[in-house]
Amino acid sequence: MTIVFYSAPLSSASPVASALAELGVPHEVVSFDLAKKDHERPEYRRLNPNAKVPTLVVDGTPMFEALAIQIWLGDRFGVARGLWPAFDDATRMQALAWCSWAYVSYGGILGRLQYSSSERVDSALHNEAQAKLASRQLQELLAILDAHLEQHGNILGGDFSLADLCVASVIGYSTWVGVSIADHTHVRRWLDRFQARESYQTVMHAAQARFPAEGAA
Ligand SMILES: N[C@@H](CCC(=O)N[C@@H](CS)C(=O)NCC(=O)O)C(=O)O
Repeated sequence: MTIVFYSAPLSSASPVASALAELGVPHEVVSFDLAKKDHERPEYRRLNPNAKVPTLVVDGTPMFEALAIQIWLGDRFGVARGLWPAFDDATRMQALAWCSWAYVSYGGILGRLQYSSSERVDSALHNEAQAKLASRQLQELLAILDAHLEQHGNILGGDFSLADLCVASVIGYSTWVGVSIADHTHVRRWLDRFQARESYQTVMHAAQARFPAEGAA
């Protein structure tokens, strides 16, 4: 099997890079500097019409969206390595639920927070009331995650899994853009454990070596 991973440092591709490292799956990396706009070229758009990273090309077949790629990697390689539940394992339902929760529910509100208050967004589009509402809603979701981790330790209970990687990547990114997890002790400890893993450290060190001025996502 030939796998080509189109990536960029400190981006939506980072969780996929961590998952590939965690799984030890051999692959080739094409790393874009997004500022140079190589990802907008027609040959890349043929693989990913959105002209965004990540894209994973498996034996010539392209796949986009970080969440979908992580689930596919879990199904294809994670089950055999004990890092993802098998198709007929009941915890797979929890894995899909929590990964979707992170990317769709939490990620959707995080996007609303960023569009209504981020320095990277035109201030004419800022909306203080919307930002406050989104911040409060994120804290409510973090409290739900905290209670789950207090009871189960990890997302699926038991040992670390790719579901932890998937959810922790989104929560970690949110802390990087300013969301506080100070009130959520179990989230904090669980995120610290994830960010201490070799897979995460390797990806972050590689990114910081390329863009030393940037922080960690
Ligand atoms: N929902 C997509 C988001 C992909 C995305 O927004 N990628 C950004 C990097 S974080 C990108 O490629 N931006 C390039 C651009 O918009 O020109 C996913 O999770 O794969």
